[in-house]
Amino acid sequence: MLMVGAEPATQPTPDVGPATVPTTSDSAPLATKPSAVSSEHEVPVASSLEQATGRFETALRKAREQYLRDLVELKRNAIKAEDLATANELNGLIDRLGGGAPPKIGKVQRVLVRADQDWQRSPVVVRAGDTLRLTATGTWILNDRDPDLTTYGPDGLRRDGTADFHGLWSVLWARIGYKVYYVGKGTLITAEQDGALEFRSNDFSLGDNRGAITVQVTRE
Ligand SMILES: [Ca+2]
Repeated sequence: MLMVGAEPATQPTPDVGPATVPTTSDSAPLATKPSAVSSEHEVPVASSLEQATGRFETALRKAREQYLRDLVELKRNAIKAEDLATANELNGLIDRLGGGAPPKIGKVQRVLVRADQDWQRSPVVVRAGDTLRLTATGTWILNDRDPDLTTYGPDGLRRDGTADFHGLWSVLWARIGYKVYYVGKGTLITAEQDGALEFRSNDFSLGDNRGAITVQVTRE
């Protein structure tokens, strides 16, 4: 008789269902059953330090990735709501998640510059000699009593290319330390000092301003 493939007789396994209260006191002592480990964790306890560490690192990496996705989404919402303070705070957290490594060449950051605020510190911090490419888009309003007349781009021009004296106030400036740079619609700057990159409009009457300009900052 051919015996290939014949299974050894398996023991009929008792059906250990989901923690039922035994109604009868059988001869089998329940407390010593090895299968009654933990019902919350499907994964059995690690059998080596290496395995435990590997699992821990994987869980940590996944949590960090999720946290980063959450932060990026929250930042997107803050930018949409023109909430620069929150957007910058989130930017800082996102940067810190990077492990405090020095900023990489080619790194791109977006900063929202409000029309109604004085110098606004961005999360971009540079060292003297660093080169940044700044590109500004959008329009802001320099007097919300007359938005039609005073909606301007960061270059001091209206969308149609015209301007009156309000154009003087709409120009976008950047600052690092004591040094101020004209930005307009975009420029390439090399930092003369260490410090945070700041922005503001050229307007001195800020209370009646509205809107924000978006600046994309790229490390060259
Ligand atoms: Ca104004």
